[in-house]
Amino acid sequence: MTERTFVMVKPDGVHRGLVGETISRLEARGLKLVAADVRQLDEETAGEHYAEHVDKPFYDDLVSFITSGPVVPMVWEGADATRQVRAMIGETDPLDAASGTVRGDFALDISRNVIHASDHEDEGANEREISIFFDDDQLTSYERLDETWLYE
Ligand code: 3AN
Repeated sequence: MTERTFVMVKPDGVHRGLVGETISRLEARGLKLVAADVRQLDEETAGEHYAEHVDKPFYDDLVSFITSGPVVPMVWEGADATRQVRAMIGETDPLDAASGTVRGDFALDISRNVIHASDHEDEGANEREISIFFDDDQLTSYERLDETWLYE
């Protein structure tokens, strides 16, 4: 099913110059970039994004880290985009992330794991997260030239 998913390069990924690599991987896979931005998050947006973790011991560090530098929030579209991207970013803890995934290739520490992507096991997380970061009119609609070669 064609769907949109939310992806964000975190401050460590931006500072380490991994934005291009991340976008490249998703583009080459065939996913379509429909929104992207560079911004510094305020505490309110960070709190909304990480609301499910509010009671966790690492919550304060999480918010302070994600607001500490620029992030690159994006929306990607494609068949089963949420699952496809989760498979490409790897497990939350880089120690468990397979080589070939973004976290398995570029991260060592669970709190500096380069990238966020909506979790397909959390129903509706993709739409919910997209709406925190983008308005509907910021989501672009177009066809990739290679779409007939990507889908049967
Ligand atoms: P994911 O980003 O893979 O969906 P979540 O939603 O469980 O993982 O966690 C959100 C973020 O919180 C992670 N990307 C990571 O930066 C941080 N985090 C998760 N678990 C821990 C932990 N045990 N210790 C420190 N940070 C954590």
